Amino acid sequence: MRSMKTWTMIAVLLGGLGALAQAAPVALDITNPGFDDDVLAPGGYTTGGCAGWTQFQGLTGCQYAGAGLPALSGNNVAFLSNHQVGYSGMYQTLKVDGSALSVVEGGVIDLSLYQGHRSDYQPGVTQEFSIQLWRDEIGGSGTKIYDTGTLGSVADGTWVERQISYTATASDVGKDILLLLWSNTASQVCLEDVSGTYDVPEPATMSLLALGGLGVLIRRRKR
Ligand SMILES: [Ca+2]
Repeated sequence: MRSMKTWTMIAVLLGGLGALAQAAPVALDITNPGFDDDVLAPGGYTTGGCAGWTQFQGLTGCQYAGAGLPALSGNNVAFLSNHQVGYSGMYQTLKVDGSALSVVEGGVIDLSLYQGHRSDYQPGVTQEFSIQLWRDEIGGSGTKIYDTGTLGSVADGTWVERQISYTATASDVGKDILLLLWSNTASQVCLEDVSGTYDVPEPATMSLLALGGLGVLIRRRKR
């Protein structure tokens, strides 16, 4: 009987180890991920960012999508565009369940979004879009911790998925992490459907504790 009980406990411990090794990523809580929170009429648009997204520089907003680039979700898409200064961006703080994401060293942030190009506005123009992560704040005393660099232009009338993956460092712990969508030209860049996950690394300490418990059980069984 004791042997059966011991083996059952070992199986439970091993199962626990497996669960730790396969800890599921949690979904990032992106505010207004499809840029549809602003209710717009056909042809309508916002300026100065859009709901949940703060304009950093230039001219940004949401627009009611037209036939030149149909929306992937709802009626709206976001745009980055500025004819005056030639760059623009908007951002939000990454969150989980409504609270600012709190990373640990080794935690992995994965993000996906769609970059689009209208066929009915500035067709064929060169886009210089990049995805950036900042720590603390955008600009000012903030630190840029990730930058895709310039991503290529998207063909007229199409969407292309862009993905990034960032592993948090010790310096990121306890700091807000902000996602900045940035255009480095006056050319319009359209954006849709931002999503992401945060994956906590396997808690090595817990695994060692579990292994220690396993060792104790095996020693007991050998007596
Ligand atoms: Ca949308």
